[in-house]
Amino acid sequence: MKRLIGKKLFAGFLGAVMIVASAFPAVSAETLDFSPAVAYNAGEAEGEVIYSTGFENGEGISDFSGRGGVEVLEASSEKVFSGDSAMCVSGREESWNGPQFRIDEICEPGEEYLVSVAAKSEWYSTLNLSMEYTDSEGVRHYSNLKSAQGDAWAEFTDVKVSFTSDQTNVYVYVESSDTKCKLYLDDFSLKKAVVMPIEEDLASLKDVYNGYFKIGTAITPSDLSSKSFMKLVNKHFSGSITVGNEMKPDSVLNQSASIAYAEANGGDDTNPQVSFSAAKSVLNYCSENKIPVRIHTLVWHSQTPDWFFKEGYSNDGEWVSKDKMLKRMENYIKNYFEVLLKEYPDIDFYACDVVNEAWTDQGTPRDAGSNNVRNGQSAWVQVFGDNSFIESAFTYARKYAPKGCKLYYNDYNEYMPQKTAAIVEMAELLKEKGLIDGIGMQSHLDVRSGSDAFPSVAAYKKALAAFAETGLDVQITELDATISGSSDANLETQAQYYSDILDAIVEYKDSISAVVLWGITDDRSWRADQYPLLFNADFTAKPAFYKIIDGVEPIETTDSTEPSTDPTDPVMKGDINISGTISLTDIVLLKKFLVGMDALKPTLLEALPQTGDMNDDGVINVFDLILLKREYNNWITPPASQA
Ligand code: 9MR
Repeated sequence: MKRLIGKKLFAGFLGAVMIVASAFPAVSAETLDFSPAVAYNAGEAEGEVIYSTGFENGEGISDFSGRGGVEVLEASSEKVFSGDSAMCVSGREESWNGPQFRIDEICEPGEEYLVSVAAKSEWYSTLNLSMEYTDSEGVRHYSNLKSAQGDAWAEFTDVKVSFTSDQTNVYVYVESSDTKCKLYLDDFSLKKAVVMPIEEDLASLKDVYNGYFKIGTAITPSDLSSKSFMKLVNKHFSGSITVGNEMKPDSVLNQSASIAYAEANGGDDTNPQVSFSAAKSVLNYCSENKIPVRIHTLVWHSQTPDWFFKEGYSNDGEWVSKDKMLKRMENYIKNYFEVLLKEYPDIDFYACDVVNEAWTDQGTPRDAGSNNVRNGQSAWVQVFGDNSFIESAFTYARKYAPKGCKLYYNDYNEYMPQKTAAIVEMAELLKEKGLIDGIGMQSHLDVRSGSDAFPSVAAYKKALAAFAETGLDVQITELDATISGSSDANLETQAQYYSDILDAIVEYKDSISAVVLWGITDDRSWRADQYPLLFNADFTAKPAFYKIIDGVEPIETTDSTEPSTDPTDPVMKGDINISGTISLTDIVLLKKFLVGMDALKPTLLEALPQTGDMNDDGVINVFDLILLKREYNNWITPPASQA
């Protein structure tokens, strides 16, 4: 029998035993101490096994529970992966019924773990290894980690799991698409992932392109737990962060709070309520590390729940009228920015994808209907009858977004000629009305063999030229480029393609303010099996990385925290660090100055009579601080007259 650990491991201290005991009330510490097949560890050292069982003689079964409360979990020799017995789960009544194992009481938040298990059901059913957690607002979230189909034992090996400190009741579990069939589990283990080194001596991508455009990436909460991954974020991509999924409508819109609001307000179902609890850990990271954030995305046909468009916010209600949807849209966008700025006042939300993917590749609006019923349909088109919702979305975004937040239309296949034309036409109309600041080119590219890449570099450049021509800003918002296998030849072709695309982007650098990669390491990409990114799963750089940093001419930049040396340049009152905006940093700096701390560089000190004397009375004191705070509030919230 394959056995991960034949005896129980305790890494030393009583605390660990108590944690284990409280996580598994059905098993006393004493029982555990003499269990021959269940292995626990305090999880101190990286790579060490924290828990393992082969279910021999039923050991470990009481550490699992049934998700539906109806399942029977017992030892069985009927079907085994190794040894003499496995855990058999019978009595399932729903597809989601199955065995679950709680991890947050034996694992640490912010760390990465690897779960392995062998699982089996029937040939006609799909097995899912999944994870559940409850967020800080009590909402339960589920995500599939790995799936397998077929009659053979599915071996889920070293599947990454992690959770953040605001997540509780974290379980890994196995479920099966068939409602009734039995499930078998064998050789379950949980170990701490080894922290791999990153290549510290590489040039930093964001530094190489400093002065050209910001370099950023998209991350999700689970990325935060990989120390190596986050080192790469910090070194190469900290010019801009997009939250990969958790700021999309389906994560932000809160159905129960929206219904509760309607019930408490005489049935007013035009004020959808929002919450950023799913994005919290990533936003806290951006706040602590002062990384500018791209908001992705307000209005989209995908990852948006149907209830948002339905009478009474009910999942299967009638579609609401256009008038009602306009009210919902305005309040949703208003609430989105209000709550976000209140909770994260010191994050620089510098860009926002107001509308995402509204045009088809043929340059027409999408079909009316629910994307959750048929992929590609738009509930916005269903309710509005056409794409007129785009202008409304930009109107409200302009009204409620903070001043420094630029507004973008974002799309994929943006180089398909009819789509390019439709986007340009729309952008010009919105620009005339002062509603839009830029166009986001997602740029999910496909290298193929190089000569038949989609798009060709020439086609990509044509789209870049058309968008730059509008005079609007352009951002590359989700760059990745797939290959069909990781042979050396493919990696070289990919490197050349990436380099050619970056050359095209550099050619239009005056119109481009940010280049954001849609991830960092291939294994965590949404197209992981096609190796589309710049780093390997082991955090080493791929040929494409080396190729795009090669030969980039450095651009002289001035430090934005330094005052301008040009005496004719006016400085703004309240802008203590002369960065061009008024932010919390200015308040902190002025406060420090007033309490006598040595917080200002000589150049900033010299400018203080212009930047800090808010009431022009010739002295800088607490009254100036009060006025600066007021100015800051005006800066982030438009005055009521504009709202
Ligand atoms: O990266 C996202 C992936 O985790 C989600 O499963 C997917 C679902 O729609 O969305 C991905 O992000 C998309 C982005 O929001 C819009 N452009 C296409 C991206 C890749 O699908």
